[in-house]
Amino acid sequence: MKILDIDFKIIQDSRGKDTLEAELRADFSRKSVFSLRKSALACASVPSGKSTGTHEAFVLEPKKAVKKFKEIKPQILSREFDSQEEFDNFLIQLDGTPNKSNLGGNLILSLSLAFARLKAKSENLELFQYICSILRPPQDLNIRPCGGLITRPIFNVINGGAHATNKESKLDFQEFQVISQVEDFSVAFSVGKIFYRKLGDYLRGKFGAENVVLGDEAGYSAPFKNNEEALDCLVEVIKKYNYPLRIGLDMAASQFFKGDYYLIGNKKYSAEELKNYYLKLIETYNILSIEDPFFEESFEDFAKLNVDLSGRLVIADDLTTTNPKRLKIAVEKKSGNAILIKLNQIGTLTETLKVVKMAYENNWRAVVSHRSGETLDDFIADLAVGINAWGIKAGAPAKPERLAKYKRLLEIYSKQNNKNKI
Ligand code: 2PG
Ligand code: MG
Repeated sequence: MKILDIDFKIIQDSRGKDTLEAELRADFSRKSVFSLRKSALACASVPSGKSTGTHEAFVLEPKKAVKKFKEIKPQILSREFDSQEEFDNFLIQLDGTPNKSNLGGNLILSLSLAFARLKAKSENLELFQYICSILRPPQDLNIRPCGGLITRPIFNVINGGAHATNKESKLDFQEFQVISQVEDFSVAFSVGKIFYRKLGDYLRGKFGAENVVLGDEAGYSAPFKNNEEALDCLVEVIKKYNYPLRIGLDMAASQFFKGDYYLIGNKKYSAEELKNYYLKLIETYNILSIEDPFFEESFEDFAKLNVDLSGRLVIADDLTTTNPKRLKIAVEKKSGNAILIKLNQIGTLTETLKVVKMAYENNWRAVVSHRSGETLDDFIADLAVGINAWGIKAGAPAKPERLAKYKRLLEIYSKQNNKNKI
């Protein structure tokens, strides 16, 4: 594929911070008797995290990134790229650093994702089909990529930790999620949406409307006095209406790790004490998944929790940062059974899909995730379906940047359902 032009815009993310949007135009002309000149456009923008892992790809300040881009633009335009891998590898090589600190992971990712959209168009494929065609997952796994069960929506309905916006909130854990247990995506989404509204009513009744605001990922932020209080609220509303929902947590524990202990409320915990505390919570609240329960270098402590959890997920996020080298260590040490997949942690679609492949080959699940600072780009919806992820974290069903992802998922699944009916 020949790229004819590339343009960059600086746009604002959901926190009002500058971020990049790339626009690529490509030549789709076919050399045939009727050779029509056809060109197509595709855009992609990049999100940003707040509780970021140390090993994530480097984020270059957007204005500097645009300047840098001008230096490399002629080199991209002077070539043709036959595949995603060729394009992404070319950018990786132009950057020449291990963490993309020269061109910026954000600059590289926006180009990689816009390229994917264009290439999918050129092959007459939906984006998720294109992603699936690259992944070509092994067939004999009990995880069935590209055509298995639906990707479960994971709604982050109470925002704590670094994502809380209510100053009185005492929640150490970052995300209190509900995970749908139904098999039809539109039903799963409706359940999440109704639950979110009921929970809002419940919290406004409990704390007073003026004390309940929305956090970074559109979940509620309120003056909860501790983590258990938030969990109790979730259980209360789930039980009251008998919703088919289970609870998930993202501790983002690096945020409350203080060097040689973990601080929860005013209490200090060793890793062993913290593990026992988690086991109690898992049992009491029948928790289905638990993400980043320990500091981002604690492969062994993750492993100690990841035993006898019968069907529950221990998800690695800051621990693995969508990075093959980190995942390799985590697999060897049995630090989890699922990896969080964030495109901007590694910086290209090709590398992301290699990590997913490695996860599947080792019988790990994959959960695709947004970032706390998001744009309206819905790429992760196609990514989740394309790799047949176990779940997708796209926030609460509110605020345009979160709803954009759910809207695209609804569209994809309704197309698939209609196809199945024919
Ligand atoms: C996480 C993410 C997304 P952030 O920790 O999983 O929910 O948060 O984007 O702030 O790193
Ligand atoms: Mg996380």
